[in-house]
Amino acid sequence: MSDAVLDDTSLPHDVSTFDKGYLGDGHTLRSWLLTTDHKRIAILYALTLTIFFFIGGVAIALVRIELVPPAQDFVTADEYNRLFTLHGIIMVWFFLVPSIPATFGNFLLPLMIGARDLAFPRLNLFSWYLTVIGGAFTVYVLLAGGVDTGWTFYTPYSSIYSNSHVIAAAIAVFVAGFGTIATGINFIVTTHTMRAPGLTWFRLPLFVWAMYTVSVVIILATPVLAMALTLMMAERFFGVPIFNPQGGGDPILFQHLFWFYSHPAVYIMILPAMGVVSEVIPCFARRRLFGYDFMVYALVAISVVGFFVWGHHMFVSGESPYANLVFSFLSFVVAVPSAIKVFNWTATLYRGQITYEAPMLYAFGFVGLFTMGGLTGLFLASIPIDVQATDTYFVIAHFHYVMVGGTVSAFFAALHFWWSKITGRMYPETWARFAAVLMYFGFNFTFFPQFIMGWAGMPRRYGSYPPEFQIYHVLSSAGAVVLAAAYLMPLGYLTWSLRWGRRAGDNPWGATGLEWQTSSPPPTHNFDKLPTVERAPYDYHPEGYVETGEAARTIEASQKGGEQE
Ligand code: CU1
Repeated sequence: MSDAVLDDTSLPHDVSTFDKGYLGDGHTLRSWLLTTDHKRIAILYALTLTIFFFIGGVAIALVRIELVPPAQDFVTADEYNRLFTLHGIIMVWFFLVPSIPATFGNFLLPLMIGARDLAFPRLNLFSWYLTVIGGAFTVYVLLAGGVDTGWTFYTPYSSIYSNSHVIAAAIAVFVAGFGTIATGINFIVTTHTMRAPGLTWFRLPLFVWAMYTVSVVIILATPVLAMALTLMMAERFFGVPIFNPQGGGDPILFQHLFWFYSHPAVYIMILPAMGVVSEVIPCFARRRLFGYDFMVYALVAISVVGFFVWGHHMFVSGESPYANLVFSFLSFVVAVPSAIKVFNWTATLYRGQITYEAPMLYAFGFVGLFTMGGLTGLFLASIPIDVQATDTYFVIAHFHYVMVGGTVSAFFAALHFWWSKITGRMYPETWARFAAVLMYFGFNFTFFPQFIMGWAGMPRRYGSYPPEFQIYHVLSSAGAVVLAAAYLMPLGYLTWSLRWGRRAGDNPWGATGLEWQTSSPPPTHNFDKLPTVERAPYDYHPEGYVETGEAARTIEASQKGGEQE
């Protein structure tokens, strides 16, 4: 039997002395590398992804240095292509896609549903190894001289003409993709089969819903990416004419396959972020999440409609005007559930007792930046504007607002919100608030000028440019320095807090989720006594609130039940 389904009888009598937490003493490197504990695997993922985040960051730092003067003089054009490609591949597949699910999802999903582990703990460890093997291929590509196709691997350049390390890079993405699929399967089975008694689907925290919907998107979309890359490699390696028009192939076919994955991939990156923000905002506003049911339906709607908009990446690829119209219309439609979410987060704040701790500041940053990203997405969904803005910095700014302003802000919100649960220590609040504000300003400083220069016609992927764009590039590069400082700060103070941070109680925020009902850090088996759930999620109330009616009776009954045991 798998070690996930430990029941209470398999635990020693005095569990409190038996286990000082999953971080406990006497654990060797070997025990970490062979662990099946979802919490430790989450930590392994976090360390791995942090390394890749900084490699991807160094690559783009070199790009931003090159772009300070208009002339191309810091790296060669060829090196420039390899740098932005490396940045894209690493940030998309080795940071953003796994970021929140593989770390916080892994750590929190079992805790939030009152389970002892994921359904398949060994598969979970295997997923991490796949990510590491994929990462190793990426590092090989980096050391061997890089790849220059852009993160999109467009054919026939990738399959015929490029003389860089396309195959190794594609294998890296391919292998890491299977790690993600395995995680998705694990999350789906866990959510279906291992919820605590009383934890019905509509009592699940939004973060669990986000993990569930994102898993469905992952297992439906990622195989299509694997297929597209396999076909591309078949043409490159064996000369099978699939995409090369000279052999009778169709280069646009690759774009269809690629974006059939890569548009939903945007939601693979943003749905988990939405889940995080839905946990943080009610907690720091002391208010029940506004419109819970609509928040759930919106997640489901985004995941479904997200599969039917991929053609908006191909308005200028020679797609038929009718197809363009349909894709344009559906792209407007998919914005509706996102707008519902933004509205409901805002409505949750109404008459709340808002406090501005770091997780809340990051969540606010998310809502503001994601809204900017979403609204400029509507610009790009409209065909005449997209024709003007295709392959310009406008597009770059748009998707960085969604993925960096959105997903990365939410990643930091999660990091601060659950830091005490993961480590048992509190981070230093003043530093964290400063970093959150700095990140917000650094981000806008970096990317807002890119909207302006993109609209004025600055194309993406060029190392040299006409001098009239220099002011925007200098602003953007200066902003990137601020942003980099804001990313490095948490690395410093969080590491500091591991040793010197104040010890946090089990529930420093007074939050309602099940993960706060166990110790910080949680014991290996998560809960000394498996919880049961009797109430709706986000049961937050402002100070001085007195419970009446049925809810009060339920609490009374559950407290009596607790005393008897
Ligand atoms: Cu898209």
